[in-house]
Amino acid sequence: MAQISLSRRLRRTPFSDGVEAAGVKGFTVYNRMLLPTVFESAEADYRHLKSHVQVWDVSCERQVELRGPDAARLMQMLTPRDLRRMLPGQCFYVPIVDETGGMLNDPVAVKLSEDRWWISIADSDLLLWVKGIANGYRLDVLVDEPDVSPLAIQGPKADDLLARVFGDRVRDIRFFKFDKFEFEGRELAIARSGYSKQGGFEIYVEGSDIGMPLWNALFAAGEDLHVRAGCPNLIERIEGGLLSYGNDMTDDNTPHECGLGKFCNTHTAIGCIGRDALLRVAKEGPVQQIRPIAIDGDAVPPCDRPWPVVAAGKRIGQITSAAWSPDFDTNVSIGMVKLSHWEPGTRIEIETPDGMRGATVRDKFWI
Ligand code: THG
Repeated sequence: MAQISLSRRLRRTPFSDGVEAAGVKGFTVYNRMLLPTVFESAEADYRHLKSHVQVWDVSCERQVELRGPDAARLMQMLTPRDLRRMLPGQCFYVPIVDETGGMLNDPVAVKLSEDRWWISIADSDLLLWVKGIANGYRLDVLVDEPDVSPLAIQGPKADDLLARVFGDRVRDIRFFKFDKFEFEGRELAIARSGYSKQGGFEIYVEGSDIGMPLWNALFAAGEDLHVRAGCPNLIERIEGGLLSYGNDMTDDNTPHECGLGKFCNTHTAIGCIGRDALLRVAKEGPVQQIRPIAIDGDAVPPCDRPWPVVAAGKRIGQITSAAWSPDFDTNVSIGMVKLSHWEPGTRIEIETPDGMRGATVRDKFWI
């Protein structure tokens, strides 16, 4: 395979030196920033994530900061999730939609205070959309990308590792809440969240200069916990049904098609820019939806383009993420399937680069 050429446009992170020293073997590009994809192998990284604790450089989950009297109003304009009862110290997974109800991003919103929010974005240029809205509506709010880089601590021993560095109080953080902790004289927000189902935290590292000192402190504290550098794991995230924006959905999809209807309160989300469009499409209900799909046979190749899903010779959907799962002894995958074929148990066929495979629509993801 050819190499990616590095340059200033492809941003390094505060932890890149540590990632390289840990022997990273592959990167992808996410929000124009480096995101590690493999350290040992997808399978070895997966096994280690489920057994021990990993430190993930997810700096590429950039923050869009909203600051000022209109911050909360602007935040509600972006999402059909009702934010009125959200308190400072909470994180919400929020679909972001455009004026047609199409998904622009699926970030985690972090409410620091009434007039200060972070939007922890997936891979799309949300900053430009948000700046456009703020200026177009003449809102009293500053919108920018601060020097904040998330560092995720994931795996069953995440509590033990973080307690050693930040104290036992980290154990009291509830799911999708955050609290402030001190490191080298700086206050950092630490949330119980992360892009895996193995449990853990995300440290919002404010100030690139403390990136490597924090990285080194975590590795020094966790030697006997077998702490390793890791990264979002394709196999584990498919097993867990964690969606990847740009892969599993795009701006052509509504939140309902993505199975994110449970994070929408479109009737009460007054001010949401896509509200009218979503109310229209929600009346009919979606005609296609994301489903977990088990694909027969041995390990499928990497899914780097949508694989057509067919039944009785007709295209009825596409697979957008797929991997062999050692724990479930099948190929796990995420696909978008038409209403006529989305019932659990439905047998379908997948056009993979290796040829046709049988597959079964499931009712739930694996974990
Ligand atoms: N953490 C932070 N920022 C992020 C991600 C993250 N930005 C990019 C990307 N990931 C955004 N996408 C997701 C997708 C899923 C989840 C979070 C962000 C997630 N979902 C849980 C689930 O579906 O089980 C819980 C959702 C809930 O119950 O609220 O965690 O990972 N900072």
